[in-house]
Amino acid sequence: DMMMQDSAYSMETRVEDTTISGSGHSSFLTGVHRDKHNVHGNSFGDANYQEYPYWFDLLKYERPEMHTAAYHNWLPMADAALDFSVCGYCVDMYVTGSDDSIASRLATDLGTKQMDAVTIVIDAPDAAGHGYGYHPSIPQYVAAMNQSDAWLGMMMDAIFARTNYAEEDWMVIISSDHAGSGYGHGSNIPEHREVPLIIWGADSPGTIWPAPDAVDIVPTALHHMGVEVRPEWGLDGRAVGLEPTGPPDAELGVNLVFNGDAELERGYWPSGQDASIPGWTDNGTLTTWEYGAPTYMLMDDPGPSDRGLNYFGGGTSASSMYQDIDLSAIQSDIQNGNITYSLTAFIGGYSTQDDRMEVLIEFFDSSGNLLHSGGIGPLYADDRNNTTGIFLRADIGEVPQSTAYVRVTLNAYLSYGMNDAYADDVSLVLERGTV
Ligand SMILES: [Ca+2]
Ligand SMILES: [Ca+2]
Ligand SMILES: [Ca+2]
Ligand SMILES: [Zn+2]
Repeated sequence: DMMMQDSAYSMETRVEDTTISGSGHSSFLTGVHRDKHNVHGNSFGDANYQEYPYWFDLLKYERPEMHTAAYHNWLPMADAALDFSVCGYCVDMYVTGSDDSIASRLATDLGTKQMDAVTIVIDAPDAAGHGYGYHPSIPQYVAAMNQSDAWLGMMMDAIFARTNYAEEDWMVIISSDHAGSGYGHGSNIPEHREVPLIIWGADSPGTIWPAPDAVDIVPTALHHMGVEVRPEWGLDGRAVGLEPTGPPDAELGVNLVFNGDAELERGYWPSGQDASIPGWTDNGTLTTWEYGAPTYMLMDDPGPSDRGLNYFGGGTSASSMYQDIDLSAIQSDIQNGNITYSLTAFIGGYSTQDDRMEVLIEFFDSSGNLLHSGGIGPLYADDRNNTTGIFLRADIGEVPQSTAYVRVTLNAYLSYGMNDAYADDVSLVLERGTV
């Protein structure tokens, strides 16, 4: 609680869809998703840490004088990523042992050593979750959390007590590789996939919006160390906590859908890998795919001319996602009446398959009562003459005068194999005038 006051944070930080330690640690310590670091579980034989190294390697590339130290309880990932063959001299000190011993050792080292960049990985909450259950009603789980909090307090006290603390500028980033439910984790579900991220010492305290991703941790740390991220490193995240963030105020005449073009983060080559899509409540396999993969959508298939690099695809199963758009900034315009909405999107699918996309719109008052609903699609194979591609569809109507917020939902229905329900350029514009 002491730390939250001075932190940028999100309790809905998105982690890798595998929600397993090898993948998760790799993503938050290298700053790239699993198709790049190539760790899809807890085996490291094919890890691509050569190309996407432990973040110390990037730091040392720019600032070789920096002292780096890693304290790990869970060793498989660290052993592989800190090995000399891939990391060279990237780590000055690599300490292993129990949670208690590495936390104590770090507290001691913070009092006596040059310390520029430090990583510590604690296992207690995960072990308690597996043993007794991941839930705040489980005393052993709560005890493991409190113990971790005590270790953190001990390390923070050691930072505050440093001789040069007044001249130093510490940032402390706290997160997790995955969450859990029951006695485990490993599913692509929000209960496993959404974790806290707390950045103490960030430029701008407060909620981080849209929800950040585990791959944002490395760029955030590097930014704090004064290191500019090089494009050739291929990092997937961005530095967060630098400025106040929140949903933009609604306006008439502009597209109100956030990240409706699937371009905010990079897309994946179609596979089982699932993006957690920023700005949307994405609880399933709907994902961002990159144009150009054979047997999916190509750059020259029918679709928008300003299609960018990515589109939304259904993923591996039937799925949906939505976003709620707050209209309070234009409340008086809406109350005066004569406001028209225009919902548009390119939707479609693959060849003769009936995987199909639907975009729904629902208007609610401030008590959550549904006032009006509309939408476009779903678009069946017949509706697009069995052509692979996406096609512009629109729903235009009147905005009810007591509308407080509007929900836009993408429903991706699966018919065959991978879910080839596609969409791009989802847009909602409110304007003065009648239909
Ligand atoms: Ca796009
Ligand atoms: Ca998803
Ligand atoms: Ca399909
Ligand atoms: Zn675990």
